[in-house]
Formats: sequence, C-alpha cells, structure tokens
Amino acid sequence: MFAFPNSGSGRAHGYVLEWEGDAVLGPTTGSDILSGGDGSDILFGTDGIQDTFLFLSGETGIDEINNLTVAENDAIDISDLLTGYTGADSDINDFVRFTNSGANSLLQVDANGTTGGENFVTIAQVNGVNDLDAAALLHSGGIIV
Ligand SMILES: [Ca+2]
Ligand SMILES: [Ca+2]
Ligand SMILES: [Ca+2]
Repeated sequence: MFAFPNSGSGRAHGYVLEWEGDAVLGPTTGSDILSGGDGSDILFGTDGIQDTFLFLSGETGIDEINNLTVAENDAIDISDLLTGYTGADSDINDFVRFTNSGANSLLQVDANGTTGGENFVTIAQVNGVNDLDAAALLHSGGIIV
C-alpha cells in the first residue's frame, strides 16, 4: 500500500486514495502492463519505456493514469471491455471518447457502442493531458481495442 497525504479538498488538489485503491508504479526498464483492478487506483507510467494501462471488464472505480506519453507508444488497453467492436465496420467514437476535465481528460467507454443507445461510463482520468482524440489514438496504437 502506497499512501499519499489526503489534501481533504478533492481529487483536483491532491491524491485521494480509496481504501481499496492502490498506487501502481511501472518498472524502470523494459515495457510494462499496469492494471489497477478493483477500486480507484492511481497508475504511474514510466518515462522512457512503453507502458500499457490495462482495464478489465467488471473492475470498479475510476483509475487515474499518469505519465501517458503518446511518443513512447504508451497505450490504453480496453479490449476486454468492448463487445461488438469489429474494427473497420465499427466507429471507435461510438465506443470511446475523451472529455476534458480541467487540466485532465476523462476516458469514457460505451462497451457495446450504439447498441442499447449511448451509455458512456467514465473508467479513468488521464492526468495532465487535454484534447485526446480516440480515433487518432486508435490509429497510432494508443488505444488497444
Ligand atoms: Ca481500478
Ligand atoms: Ca511511458
Ligand atoms: Ca451503448
């Protein structure tokens, strides 16, 4: 367990860990897969190596992603979450979107796309990054579906 001081004033002003949440730090060499599991976790990619932030179906909480660096081919793997995504026949924008939230971005997923209407759920917050584009990230390998 990795404890940060609780600022008492909310997520925007410090790290607030829920009881079941973990801080997950990548290694300093090689490539890495970071997976928070249940709870609201804080994931830290590593500068200079390729990180994959992995989200699995059924996990609870909203994780924070730190140090997502597109130039390092850091990627967000949501392939386990999506149902009905068929590649060329599907529009990634029906399944994944990013919404600016202050200096950060919220990663929102509609696991079944247009099926059942639009029901995006926030699964993560990407810290320190704005204006992420799902289609561009998919094209560059930054989203694994
Ligand atoms: Ca989690
Ligand atoms: Ca990295
Ligand atoms: Ca849907």
